[in-house]
Amino acid sequence: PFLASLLTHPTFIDGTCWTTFIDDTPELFSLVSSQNRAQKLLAYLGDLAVNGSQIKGQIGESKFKGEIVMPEVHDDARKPIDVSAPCKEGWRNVLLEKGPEGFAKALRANKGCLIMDTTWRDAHQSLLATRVRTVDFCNIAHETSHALSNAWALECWGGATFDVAMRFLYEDPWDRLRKMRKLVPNIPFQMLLRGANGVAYSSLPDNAIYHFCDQAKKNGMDIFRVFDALNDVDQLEVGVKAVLKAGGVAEGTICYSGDMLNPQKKYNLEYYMGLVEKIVNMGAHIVAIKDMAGVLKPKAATLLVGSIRKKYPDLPIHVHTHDSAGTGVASMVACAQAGADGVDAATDSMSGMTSQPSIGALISSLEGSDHESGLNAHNVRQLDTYWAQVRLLYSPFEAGLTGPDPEVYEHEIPGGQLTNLIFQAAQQGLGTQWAQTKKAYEQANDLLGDIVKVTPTSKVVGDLAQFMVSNGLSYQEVIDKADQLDFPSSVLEFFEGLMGQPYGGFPEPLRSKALRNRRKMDKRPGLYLDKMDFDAIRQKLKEQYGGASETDVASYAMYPKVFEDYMKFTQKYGDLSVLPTKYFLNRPEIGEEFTVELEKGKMLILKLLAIGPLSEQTGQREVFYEMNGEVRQVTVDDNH
Ligand code: 3PY
Ligand code: ZN
Repeated sequence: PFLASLLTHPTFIDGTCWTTFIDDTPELFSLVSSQNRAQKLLAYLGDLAVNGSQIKGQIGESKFKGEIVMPEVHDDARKPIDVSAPCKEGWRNVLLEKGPEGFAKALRANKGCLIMDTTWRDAHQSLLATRVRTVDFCNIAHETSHALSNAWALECWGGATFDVAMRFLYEDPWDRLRKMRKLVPNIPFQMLLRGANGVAYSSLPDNAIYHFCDQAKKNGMDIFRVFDALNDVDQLEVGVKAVLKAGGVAEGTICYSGDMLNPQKKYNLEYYMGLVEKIVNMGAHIVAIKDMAGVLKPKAATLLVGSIRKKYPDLPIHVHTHDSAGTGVASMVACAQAGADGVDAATDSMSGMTSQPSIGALISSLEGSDHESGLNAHNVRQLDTYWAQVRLLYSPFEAGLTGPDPEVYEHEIPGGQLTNLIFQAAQQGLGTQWAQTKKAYEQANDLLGDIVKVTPTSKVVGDLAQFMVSNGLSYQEVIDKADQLDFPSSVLEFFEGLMGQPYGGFPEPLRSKALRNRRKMDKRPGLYLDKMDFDAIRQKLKEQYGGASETDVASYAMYPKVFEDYMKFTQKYGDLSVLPTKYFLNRPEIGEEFTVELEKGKMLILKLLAIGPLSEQTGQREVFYEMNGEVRQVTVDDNH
């Protein structure tokens, strides 16, 4: 069709000069590019038909394959609101008008306790292996902008979402951020930044963190929750300073670990208050308490939040928890009563257990008190009818948790990691080893010196635990044989000091025995690392891909190999973010017709017609699709 259009195009028939032809007739070239895109999409769909989804780690197909029914959002008289445009009211206006300091003051002056909705980040990270795709946020974005217009923020980016977007979903995380921002202009966006690790798993040079925060702010991020996995304030400070420089709202974070009320435990109130003081001195606008494992019991919450509130009457306090033990709502209510300005919750059908507590339960629990959330419970439930369907769509990534796990008070596995470990055990058929792994996790933590456990240090403990289980090693054997054991690389990186310095120091002689001749850093890694050469990265990407945006540069700086694999994938299959999740994860039935909007106004109507027999010689199959009425054929390697 391109050649036909070309040959019959009046300019071409005219014989006008070829070089101006390209500039003067962009419609033909956009036709080429959309045909090229359609061909790439067919390559993916062909592969899907033969080999199943490309999305790694998927077990089976979705439990829900119907059409998603969209909810209505209502006004006070329960009349439907027009959601063709986003809502204009919300806390982001305060931020845009008054800047970060004014925003922090306004949060403090607010009478109730606001709620941050974590559905777009932590909830799916903790329940569905972070696999929810951009399209599924965008589809509910306008409704969300109305129903949650009075929320503290939407947590929607950072943490594992950055890495997973490229690695497993073949999406550009920056593109996600920009799309969401356009659709939700009124609610502040919040992200999770792992201090000097950025959104990676170990420290990067300082200038990479500055560059990343600057890009995140420019592309729509507002509030940055900055933590360090060891509560190493030097590491934390790199992130906080980078956010301040970028003009973002800096939420300096203490990671809560152990049991503050138990005098036998390592981390006590004095320890946490010391951290808060340092965070305040860094210039953070807000302090956050991050209870990543869900071990902050209501009484400890009352004491910790109450103590911070008393010492710092003007400092906004924001609390994050996971509902692993089933105490999330009780703890968040205790925080609100003790003076927290905001707490975290997730949409009901994506809440509970390793996720955040239920937003509906929390709104109701605060109702009628001095700590009301200001959210409309009815509309928040309306949004949940959407998420209930989406959760089923992503059922191939469920870990199969069926109830709370109060054993978390002993093993202290963070919510996201708990589901991950169960999911991995299920994938490898190691279900029976799960109980052993949990015990080994506890022992591994003791071996490492009872460290704060959250990404990336939680991975160190998890890797050591799995290493102990698979090699049948006891606690004592790890100590005795440390100078001969081939420890997982994450454990060695931790011992080297690449994740910062643990409170109370590294365990000796284990560290020295495990490291042997490897280096030991006794200060923050950024002081040892060479600056990242951004000009060289720009040049490399330009040569390799013919151009690179500044956000591509930031992606490469954070994850060079993951970014390059993502680019290779998109060169082969194009931009798959246009494909509805149902057809990204599941092969269509023969004869099933579906539509893909390739770009605005360019619809493809597709139908899988047949999958041909396996060719013995090539190991390939022909797959036949009907595309806008024409039969198209793709040749696919059969990987079975
Ligand atoms: C992350 O770092 O991704 C986390 O969610 C830590 O809780
Ligand atoms: Zn969390």
